[in-house]
Amino acid sequence: MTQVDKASRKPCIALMGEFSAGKSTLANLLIGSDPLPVQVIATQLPPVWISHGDAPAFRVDLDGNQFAIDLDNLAEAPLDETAYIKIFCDEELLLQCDLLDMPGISDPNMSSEVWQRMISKADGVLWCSHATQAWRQSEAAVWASLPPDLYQRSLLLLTRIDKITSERDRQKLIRRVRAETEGLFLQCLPISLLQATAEQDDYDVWLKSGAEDFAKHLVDLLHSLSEDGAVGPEGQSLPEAAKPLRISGLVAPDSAPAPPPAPAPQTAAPQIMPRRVRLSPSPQDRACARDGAPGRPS
Ligand SMILES: Nc1nc2c(ncn2[C@@H]2O[C@H](COP(=O)(O)OP(=O)(O)O)[C@@H](O)[C@H]2O)c(=O)[nH]1
Ligand SMILES: [Mg+2]
Repeated sequence: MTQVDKASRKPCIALMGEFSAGKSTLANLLIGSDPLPVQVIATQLPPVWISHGDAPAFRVDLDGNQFAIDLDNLAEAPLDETAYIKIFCDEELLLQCDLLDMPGISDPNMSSEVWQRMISKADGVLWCSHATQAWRQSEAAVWASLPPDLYQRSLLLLTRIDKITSERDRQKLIRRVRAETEGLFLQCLPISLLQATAEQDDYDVWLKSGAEDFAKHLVDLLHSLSEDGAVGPEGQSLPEAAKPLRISGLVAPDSAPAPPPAPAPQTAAPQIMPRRVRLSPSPQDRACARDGAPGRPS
């Protein structure tokens, strides 16, 4: 798997980790809208495969049969009879890749088969690990059981980093997890999904949330997957299909960092600061409108 034989479709990025690690929050952040319920405690969802488009949602049973499903009531899908739910969103990121929001890896109420049977669809993984209890044995064991060719196609995200308030503790944690996962991921990155989602107006908070750094690495990952043979819409290679790659939900706030306080001579032309920090330079507009106000899931 995860080789060029998947060239007929966009790369599929699976979101994995323990229950409540932030997978659905991350999916919503990436897409830039909220198709996925977060913190569904009483009722668990099977894997949710998110693709670009506006077709109605359906579920696929273990024999490959499709059944219409109400997007507002995804939890009605019977877990033991559903391989996955397929939903469609008309959002920019999904022009570059599909997302696969997986159930928690060690949920006592759900057999691991539910996500194991979907792992072969993944070209790369964004693994979410609670910063406050990062990289538990259960996570390490599951990751070790997955195909090693995923390792260099995957990012480890230390989510809820906002819960660790001391900078010293953060650095200590990051050092420990990076040491324990060396060679197992492309990068290990701290991120506050909550702040990245809610603080869309403050560049400093955005930067501190880890969203900018993550966005850069994700763009790199999508580029490298496309070089490995996955293709974009209508058979174009991904870089051709969408230049530059942009992450719909991961858009830095308008407020650029303040210019250095250098006193300009009176005759100098006024300095023009970029209004917006881009993930990659582009003359195009970035009207990837977030459909809604900040402060989405909490
Ligand atoms: N403080 C904080 N809360 C988060 C963060 N990421 C997710 N959450 C919260 O954690 C809860 C579970 O998130 P969810 O995305 O449903 O987790 P999932 O089970 O992995 O899909 C929700 O209440 C989120 O708002 C984060 O980075 N910081
Ligand atoms: Mg979830």
